[in-house]
Amino acid sequence: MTRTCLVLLALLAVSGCKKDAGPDSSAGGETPEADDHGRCPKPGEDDRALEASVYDTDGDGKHDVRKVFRVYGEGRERRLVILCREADLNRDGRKDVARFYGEDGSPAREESDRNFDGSFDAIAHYDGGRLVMKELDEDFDGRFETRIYYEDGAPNRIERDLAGRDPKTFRADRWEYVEGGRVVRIGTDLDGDGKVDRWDRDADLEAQRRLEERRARRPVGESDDEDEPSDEDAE
Ligand SMILES: [Ca+2]
Ligand SMILES: [Ca+2]
Ligand SMILES: [Ca+2]
Ligand SMILES: [Ca+2]
Repeated sequence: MTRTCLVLLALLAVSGCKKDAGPDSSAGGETPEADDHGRCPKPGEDDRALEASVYDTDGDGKHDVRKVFRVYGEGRERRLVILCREADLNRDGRKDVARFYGEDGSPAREESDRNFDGSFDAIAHYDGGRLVMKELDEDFDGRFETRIYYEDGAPNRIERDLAGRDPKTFRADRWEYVEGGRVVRIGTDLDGDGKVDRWDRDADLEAQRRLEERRARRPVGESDDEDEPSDEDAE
């Protein structure tokens, strides 16, 4: 075999490799998502053990929901556990809500853009799949000034940073205590030392609650306490 032949073979091999490694314009699937405000990790780019799927939930031909899964095992042992789900709620092509899941597949955190201006303004925190706290930027200025704490799915305390003395850190200066969906007690820190200087109470509700507690404790058939002023006194 001549030297020329060897060179030709080498050139052919190189050109073959080049073709294989070249850009593949036919690669389909997901549409480009560079500016879709997605928050979920990107498979391959962020983590190779991830897999994504997209959904068109309203049938308009555009993806509005994207889910990212973590892949465990191989072959028949292979299984997917959801890691993140993001959705475009107002169909403007940008994702407005992203929910992140823990290793057990239960929700851990959810970030939402409630006014669709491109910035997240609500963050929900979960513990064992249960909602425990929500951070809110209520006036959409980029500062989260409200925290709502939940117990058994219902708000039981609201903390607010009204003065915003520290632009980077949340420092509560108002505490609102909720019972039965109503704020019954409000503590306000006026001088910024972290301690309550003024308490405001819902007097009507406190009186009503005391009355109900007393009635619940009392043996059946006993009359009302005479120290409790009420409508019944008019009889
Ligand atoms: Ca759609
Ligand atoms: Ca949107
Ligand atoms: Ca927003
Ligand atoms: Ca704000």
